[in-house]
Amino acid sequence: MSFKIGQLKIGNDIAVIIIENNQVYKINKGGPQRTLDILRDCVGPNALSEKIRDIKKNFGFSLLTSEIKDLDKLGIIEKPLYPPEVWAVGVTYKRQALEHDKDLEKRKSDSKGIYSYVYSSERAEVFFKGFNRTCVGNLSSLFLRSDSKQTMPEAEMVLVLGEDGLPIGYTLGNDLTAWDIETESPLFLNQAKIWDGSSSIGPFIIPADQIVDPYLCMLRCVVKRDGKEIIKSSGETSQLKRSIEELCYFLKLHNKVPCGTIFFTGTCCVIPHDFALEDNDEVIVSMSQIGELRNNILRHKVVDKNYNRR
Ligand code: DO4
Ligand code: MG
Repeated sequence: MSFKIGQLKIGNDIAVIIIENNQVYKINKGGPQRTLDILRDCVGPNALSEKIRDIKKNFGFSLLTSEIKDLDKLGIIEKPLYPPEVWAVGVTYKRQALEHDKDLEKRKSDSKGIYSYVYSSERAEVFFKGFNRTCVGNLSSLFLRSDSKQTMPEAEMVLVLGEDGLPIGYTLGNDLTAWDIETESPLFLNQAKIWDGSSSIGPFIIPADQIVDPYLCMLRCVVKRDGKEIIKSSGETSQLKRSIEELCYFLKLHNKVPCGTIFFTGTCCVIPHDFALEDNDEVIVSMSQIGELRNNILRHKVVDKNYNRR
């Protein structure tokens, strides 16, 4: 049995869905109602597949549709998981390190080369990317900051971590980055990476044992403006500099992240560094094993600089 899992909002209820080939099932009454409940206590690459098989045996599944393309007619496709925490690593692909340094050199000569430094250092660059609150799902809007003129998409393979902080599943993600804020000063990284609507995950989670080789995956990133493709980029996880275990080691070092934590692994899809997302663009991140993560882009409203002392 090869399948993916996700969440569907039907009316006011959330249902866990299981996608097998083209068919979509929901878990019968009495079974878990959130993917996070299923992930709890899972350890190891087979754990999620085994848990789903147990749930099928204990509660049974009912067919929702035999055409996955009709799924959005039955409800709203939610995030495949409401993540307690979202973390990320960066500069895990040489192309991205070189492209970032080239652009930084153009913008500011005094901090040149920091990305190549991180790429070859022993310590991985781990950064916080927010919570459930700041992360959206498939077909929801991602937001640009009102104080950024250049925000770029980052298409990434994303790990879903089990109880021991190692992957039990994979999904796709878009690590939106306010590149102008990041390059102004690396100390602004939090503001360049975290705000409401700064990341997306989905559309589904695939159990870890169903990805034959996570270092042999092809990711694609397309940006459409007025319906036309204006950016098309792709990259392979074979170019990932570090092992997944190494990335998880640096995340977990004196930092016990909860089960269900989402972990972005860095982008392998380089985007021209003079590109900026605009309102109403659409970004599509895809990988054949998982599907397509589609998000339209909106911009947060300007907030008055009303910070006089009270
Ligand atoms: O410091 C920059 C983070 C880089 C990043 O997010 C990536 O390489 O994907
Ligand atoms: Mg990234």
